[in-house]
Amino acid sequence: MVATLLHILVGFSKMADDKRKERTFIMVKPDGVQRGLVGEIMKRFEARGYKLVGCKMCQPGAEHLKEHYVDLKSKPFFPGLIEYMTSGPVVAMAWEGTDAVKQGRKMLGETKPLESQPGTIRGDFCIDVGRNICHGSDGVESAKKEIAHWFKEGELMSWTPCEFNWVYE
Ligand code: D4T
Repeated sequence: MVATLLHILVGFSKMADDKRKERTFIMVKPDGVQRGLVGEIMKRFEARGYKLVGCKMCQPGAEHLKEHYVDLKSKPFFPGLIEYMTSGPVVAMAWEGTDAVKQGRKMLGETKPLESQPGTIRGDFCIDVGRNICHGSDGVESAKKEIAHWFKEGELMSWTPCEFNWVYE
């Protein structure tokens, strides 16, 4: 009986632990970098309690961006999107924590900044959809794919922030 209870408790604790390891891919786009908003965007994820596990500034070529946005390749705005995304450096990040993907999207706001609530990143800092300063994965599976597309294995860190037990109960 005690052993069964212990087994169940260990199971719950592992589930909570796994949830806390959800990762999302967040990118500050070229306009966000040019406008000096990298720190502001990172600050919001840090302050929320999410853990930075990967971060690099880079300027990949069109092929890399075409692969990233492959689902949109038939859209009329695709060529303009690739031109904009390759126009300058971006900051690619992987953030980890409970519900990171969904909460990350909420923190970014709507794709169209004019539909974004004030208090979200896009609602506070941008206007046009083609200059919406940041990207966030739209699902757990796409987050895995995007993180693998942007980071090599050794570029992702596994670490425990000292605040961990003050963020999670
Ligand atoms: P990203 O991927 O940049 O976070 O955007 P979303 O996930 O929020 O939205 P999306 O994939 O539909 O759009 C990708 C990218 O294309 C630009 N875009 C989008 C555009 O220039 N014109 C448009 O009409 C749309 C819908 C902006 C984001």
